[in-house]
Amino acid sequence: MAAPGGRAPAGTKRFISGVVEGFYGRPWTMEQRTELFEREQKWGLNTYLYAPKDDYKHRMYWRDLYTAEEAGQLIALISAAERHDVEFVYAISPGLDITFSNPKEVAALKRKLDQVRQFGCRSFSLLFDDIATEMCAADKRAFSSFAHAQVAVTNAVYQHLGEPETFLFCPTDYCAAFCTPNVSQSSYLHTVGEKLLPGIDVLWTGPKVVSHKISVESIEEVSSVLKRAPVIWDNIHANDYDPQRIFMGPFKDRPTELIPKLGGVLTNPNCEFYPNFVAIHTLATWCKASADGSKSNVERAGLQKERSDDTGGSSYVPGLEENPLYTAEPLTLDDLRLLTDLFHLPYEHGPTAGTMLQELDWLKRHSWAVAAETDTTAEWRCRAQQFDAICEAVVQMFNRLSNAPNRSILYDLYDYICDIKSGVGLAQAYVKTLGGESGPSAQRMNDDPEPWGFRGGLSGEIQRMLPCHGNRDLFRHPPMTVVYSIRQYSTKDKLEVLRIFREMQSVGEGKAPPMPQPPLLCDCLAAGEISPSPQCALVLEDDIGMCGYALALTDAKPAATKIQRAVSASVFKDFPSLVTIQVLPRVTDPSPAKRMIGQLLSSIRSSGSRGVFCELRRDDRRMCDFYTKLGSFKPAQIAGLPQDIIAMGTSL
Ligand code: GDL
Repeated sequence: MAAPGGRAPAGTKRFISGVVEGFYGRPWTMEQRTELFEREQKWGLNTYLYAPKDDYKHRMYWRDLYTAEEAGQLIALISAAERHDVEFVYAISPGLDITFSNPKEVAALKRKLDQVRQFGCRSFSLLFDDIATEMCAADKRAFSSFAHAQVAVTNAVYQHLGEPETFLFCPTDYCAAFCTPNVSQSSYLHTVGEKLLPGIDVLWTGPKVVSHKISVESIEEVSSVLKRAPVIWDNIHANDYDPQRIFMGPFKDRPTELIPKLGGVLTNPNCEFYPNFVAIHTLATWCKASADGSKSNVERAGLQKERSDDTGGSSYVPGLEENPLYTAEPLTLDDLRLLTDLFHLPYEHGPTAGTMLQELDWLKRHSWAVAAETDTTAEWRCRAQQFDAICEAVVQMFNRLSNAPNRSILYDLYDYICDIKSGVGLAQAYVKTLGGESGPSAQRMNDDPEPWGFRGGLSGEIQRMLPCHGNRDLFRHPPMTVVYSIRQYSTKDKLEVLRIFREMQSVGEGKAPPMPQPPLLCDCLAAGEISPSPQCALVLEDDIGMCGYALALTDAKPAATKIQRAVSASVFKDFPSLVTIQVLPRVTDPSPAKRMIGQLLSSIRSSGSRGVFCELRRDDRRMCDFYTKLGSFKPAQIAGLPQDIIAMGTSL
């Protein structure tokens, strides 16, 4: 692979570097694209991939030829790219409705690309991302798989166009997460690797659609399947999936050791054109890393565009006792730092944003200290003051940015900064309320707020109603990376189960029971005094070791007799079986426990049982909650249970 940025020696391809306009939503304007070419040239990037998802003729109406007016615009754009030494790659996405086996469809594709070739374009791309994978009946008859269909059409188009130097193919499985069962065993990718003509490059977004990190090993793996070095389509700065996010942190977590292993990197950045300065500039710096080892200077984003001297002839000068003219305070470098901190990267907030979350969390959890007058009280006040200062800095940044003469950048950022300003304003008011202040800003937290006093919208309300709301607050709870496994219990596990049982008995109780209590059937099972029924006991493991168990007795009656539990015989007709389940607090993900109980209940059902119950101490809220959250258990009326014991059950 040739060095990034430089011209390739004959016979080798140059490293593709630049931008893919490949997001959903409003496409950039021709003027913005032309400005992009200027910047790419200045920063040493060499490619622009035209792929705006919601441009009619790129995807939905891919068969339609361009009108004379559209042609004029594209011709101007292609020649602007050429002037700036940027390779213009025209992409088309026919995958929504193409019938691969119909020659007329292939002809339509060729006709469209021929038209674009007449506009002066020499590089092309076929994209098959984000489409249904089920083929129509005609295609199923003609091709042995979806991959075969795509590859046949792509090869035909590539040859029709005279095998262009740059021709990119985006597979439907364009990241590891989409591959079944995985990258190395994906028959789709293997077909692409074997059948796609070698001159065609393949686009790849990394382990995920929005990849946190891209490792050298992962690229080596996919390259060996694809039989070529992929070109990265990087979604690290893409924000089309969330209207509240925009990313102004650096191109990051892709080691520069990747460069010689890749065909290139194209970033698919924020939908808003102007705030992409950091995304594109830092990619350019990254691409240069191996070429000259230098770091280029960070330039100013142009927010402080010179203010025009032209006051439109109205050079009003206020009189002595009149209002002075409004003068905008200029933005500071700290403002810009704060801005990129607040809107950083999909997997990482900037340092100040992280501090804000941490401090708000601490102030909330320690608000008891305000009234207690302890050592923590002084600390609380001090930290509340610092929190307030950060909030104030956000508000001031907002004010200065609103006055910035470069209105294009401001308008692109406006909704985001407005949103963060009011979010931060609410937090500021909340902390003041916690601190006992009741100033005007604290009044915003009352029971009858104005519409601007809370985050609204139907989507927000729906999200708050769902149980998973907040699960993806990535930054206080890092993304789950733990792998759990569930296996059958064996007698060798008895001691470990006992250890978990004891550990969990000590969690949350803290206080010794006032009197000796009657034993729970469940406890006898977990403590090993009674053995679980064969095939009805599971343990949960993570990379540290055993972290949970689920044990059952298909017939609980003998155990009840053994501990002299007087339960009426009719109960055992409805609920003949008994379960106990427990997981350690380090298992913060609720799904392993749910999976375990699901498996266990189905084993009990296959033993012929009609119902299952578990016993709990009446005051053990934690366990009541736990069983309730598992989903299947409801309080069950079981006559004859001791006073402090309740039961929950489920029919099978
Ligand atoms: C995608 C889409 C892309 C979109 C991005 C982020 C690819 C190949 N396709 O899956 O158009 O902008 O996610 O939402 O990345």
